[in-house]
Amino acid sequence: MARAKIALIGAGMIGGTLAHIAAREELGDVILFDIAEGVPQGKGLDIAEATAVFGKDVSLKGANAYEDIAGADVCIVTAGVPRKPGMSRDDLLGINLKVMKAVGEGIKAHAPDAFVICITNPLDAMVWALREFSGLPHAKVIGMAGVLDSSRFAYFLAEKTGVSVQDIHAWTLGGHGDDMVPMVRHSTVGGLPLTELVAQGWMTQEELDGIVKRTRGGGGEIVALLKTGSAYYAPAESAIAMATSYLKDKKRVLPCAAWLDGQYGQKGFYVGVPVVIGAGGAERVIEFPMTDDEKAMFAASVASVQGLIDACKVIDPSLA
Ligand code: A3D
Repeated sequence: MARAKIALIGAGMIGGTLAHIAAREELGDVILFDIAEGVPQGKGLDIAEATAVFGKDVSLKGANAYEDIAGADVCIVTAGVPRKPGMSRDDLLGINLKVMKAVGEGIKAHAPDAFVICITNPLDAMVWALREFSGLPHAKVIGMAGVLDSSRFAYFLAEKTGVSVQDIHAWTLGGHGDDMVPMVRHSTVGGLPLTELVAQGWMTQEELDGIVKRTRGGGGEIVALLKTGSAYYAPAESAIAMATSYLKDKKRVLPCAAWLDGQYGQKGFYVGVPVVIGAGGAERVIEFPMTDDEKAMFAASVASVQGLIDACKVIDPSLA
């Protein structure tokens, strides 16, 4: 069977990291696409020259023309600009919306059968716009944010409890903004819900509230430290988990920005929810029962996402 073809649209910090992980995991042949000339070619060659060291048979090539993504099985989109200290993700909307138009049209023309994972911020609005511009089925276009936010949540919980990250299942739903919804009742450490951990004295309610707050601000914490851009190792790992579930039909349940068609009482846009990812793409949205408080937090997060989509429609009336 031919190797899978993975097109990375955007060969910056996340794109380069994605290429490295995809090669080391031998997930498939990699095309690094970017508007910057030389950068995707240089990163591709650099990683290709390492394949003999880590012993994986994949090819890596750089490209500046969309023709080179033809026939891609997976496209992972990071094209655009990241935030700098003092910026919110929403500040990126105007510039990255134009990038999504070019990328969506490129995918539509050259890789219409691909499973597309969007990472570009502001995520929930950009994945919506990318789907609109590409015209691909909703199940084949998805956004990466929840895997990252939940991984941050799990890491902070592991640090606090001293339990292996492998035995922690953390869930963060809603939009990828500071009003995201870490699901305290549904997240578990060794099978125990976080509410039960507090009752058993593993941590105080204040400590748990602090972890939730740090999770919500996790992206900003890295931006403030790096000063020149945003996180890239954990975002790349998160998208690779999603691509792997698709390519290997693993049917993992991962929190992703998925198209809602009535689930959670919402319709017609993308927001973070647990999704079964398999060969069919986003195969099924899993609905967590929510308390009134959780519903209110989810609704506030959804309202932020809808505000961004409305802003996209004003900037580009073809989306209205
Ligand atoms: P960066 O290292 O700047 O890479 C972006 C790349 O996109 C650069 O190499 C640009 O040349 C390229 N580019 C710009 N315009 C185009 C275009 N029209 N076509 C093709 N390529 C283009 O950024 P990064 O890799 O650190 O981040 C990429 C995006 O991911 C940003 O929007 C970040 O905000 C976002 N991000 C999202 C998350 C989520 O969890 C959703 C996390 C971290 C970063």
